[in-house]
Amino acid sequence: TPWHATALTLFPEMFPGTLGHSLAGRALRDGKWSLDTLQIRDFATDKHRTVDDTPFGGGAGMVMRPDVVDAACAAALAAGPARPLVYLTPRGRVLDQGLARELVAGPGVILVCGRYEGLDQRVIEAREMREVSVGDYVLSGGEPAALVLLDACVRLLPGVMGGATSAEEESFSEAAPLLEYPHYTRPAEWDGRAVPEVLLSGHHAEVARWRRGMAEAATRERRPDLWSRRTSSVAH
Ligand code: 6GU
Repeated sequence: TPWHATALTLFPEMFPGTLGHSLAGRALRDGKWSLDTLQIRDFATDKHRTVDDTPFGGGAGMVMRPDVVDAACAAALAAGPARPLVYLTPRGRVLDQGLARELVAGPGVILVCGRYEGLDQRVIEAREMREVSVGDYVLSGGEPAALVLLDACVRLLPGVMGGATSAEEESFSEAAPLLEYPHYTRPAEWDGRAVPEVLLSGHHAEVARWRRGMAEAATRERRPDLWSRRTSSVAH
């Protein structure tokens, strides 16, 4: 049984979204993973199918009702294997390659996408949701974040990434990753700009050394946080 994702959302038409046009979309059509959606509104119980209400204590926005979200979670869990519930929220742990690897090692995920000001805190706790953010900026809903998480996970599934660039040999597969070196293709000169000589030389060891140096320089200059992790760990 392939890795299975269920998205709980008020906007099921947003799935698979851009994933349908990527490596992940091909893999989905090939049955290497599966995706379904549950419309959270289908679990509302009143005649107006209300999913949200005003926040206790006042303030702006609306909060998603815990009873409605809980019923949607129950339905998702009943329909498939036990899978972690992942709530996409800027309050969560920031997604990294390690978390993607961990999630892809399991049976799949149930992705809870909030709108408005988010979920009532009690259903997050009652369902022991893992709270995950995709970065330090605010999106208007969890759906684009869920698509980002799915892309990061699915490309790590066996047989999804083809060709020479296996998921294992890319930069963020290491504990202390480097940014990638810059890439070039034909033409060898474009708009008065030449491709670095060494790449045309055919000296594979020299190319490897140049790339390593460029990767280190980029990491030092652009991501001092990643660079520190590297220099404070042992031999490379
Ligand atoms: Cl996971 N959700 C929302 N709504 N905004 C975000 C986010 C998630 N991660 C960063 N910004």
